Parts: sequence; C-alpha cells; structure tokens
Amino acid sequence: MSTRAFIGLGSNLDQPAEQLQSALQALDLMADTRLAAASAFYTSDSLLPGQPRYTNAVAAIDTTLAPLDLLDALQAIENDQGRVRKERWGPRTLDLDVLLFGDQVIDVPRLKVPHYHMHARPFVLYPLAELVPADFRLADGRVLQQLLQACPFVGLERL
Ligand code: A4P
Ligand code: MG
Repeated sequence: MSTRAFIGLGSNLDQPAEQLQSALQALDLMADTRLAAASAFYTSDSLLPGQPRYTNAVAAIDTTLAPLDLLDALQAIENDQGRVRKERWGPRTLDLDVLLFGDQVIDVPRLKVPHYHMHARPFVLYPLAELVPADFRLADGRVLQQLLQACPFVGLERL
C-alpha cells in the first residue's frame, strides 16, 4: 500500500535552487516512489548566523517503501549530491528531512516523525501548506493552520 509522505528540502551551498531541482528529479526516480507534487521554492536566512542563505521547498511523494528504507534512500540522494557531513547543522548542498509519513508517529533513534522542528519553521510550514487541504492536521494531531498562525511569514521570500 502506498503512503503519502512529505519531504523537506534545503540547501545553502553550490547553487541551492539547482540542488533542489535535481533532488526533486531524484525523488521521482527513487524506487517504489513517485513525486506527487512540489511547493514553490522559498529563501530565508540560516537559523545559524554566518551561514549562506537557504533555499527550501517541500515535496509530496507516494511511496511503498518502509520509513527507514525511505530514510536510507534520501540519505543516498544527499550523498550523491555531494553532501559532506562535517558538523551537525553545518552548511550543506542538500538536506532531505522526512517531515511526515502518512498518519504515522515514528520515534526510533534514526527517525523521528513528525520532524522535530517542523512546527516552528516558516520555511517548512508555508511550503507544506501549498500541498495540503486547509484543514490539514499533522500525525500527532496538531492543526497546520494553528501552527502557521504561531509562525509568521517573516524573513521568507517566495521565489
Ligand atoms: N533523523 C531523525 N529524524 C529524521 C527525520 N524525520 N528526517 C536523523 C531525516 N533525518 C532524521 O540528520 C541527522 C540525523 O537525523 C540523521 O542521520 C537521521 O538519522 P542530518 O541531516 O545528518 O543532520 P542535520 O540536517 O545537520 O540536522 P538536522 O537536525 O536535520 O538539522 P536541520 O533541522 O535540517 O537544520 N535555516 C534555513 N533557513 N533553512 C534550513 O533548511 N536548516 C538547518 C539545519 C539550519 N538552518 C536552516 C535550515
Ligand atoms: Mg537533516
């Protein structure tokens, strides 16, 4: 059975918009997965000072992969696109986060879903809102419209 999942894409190195375009193609080519929709691209300053500005987007995929197999496949795409894991939160050519996986709440060491920071990040919530109905709830019951109201569209530029 296929599951609708939402993937957060982020890049702040090596032509971020092109990194996101290639990542969307790679998601569509991924085994047992199809790209259903992608948001617009948004730019915003890094949460960490002194890093280049980020470009972010959210993709909706339909997949028959199990959650950890999906994570493996996403990390393979990150590696293919030249990501070097130096420090956590360091600048990166490509970051792919599993935001939501159907209505599942997942809490194992390698994978926490819903993604732990998504509820407070405008560069995740606003692109996600483009792809879901107005009354959308996260798997843990939180209402997207309420999260958006608590997270103003500040510092975000829609490309
Ligand atoms: N992991 C656990 N849950 C998940 C999940 N839901 N999706 C584990 C993906 N991975 C998950 O990730 C570290 C480990 O988290 C993985 O091995 C996986 O098993 P990582 O991608 O290697 O590390 P990271 O991305 O540096 O850490 P993290 O916490 O994902 O950082 P963030 O949250 O991605 O923050 N500013 C703007 N404007 N836009 C951004 O996108 N991103 C960051 C990085 C900082 N500032 C930013 C942005
Ligand atoms: Mg990450």
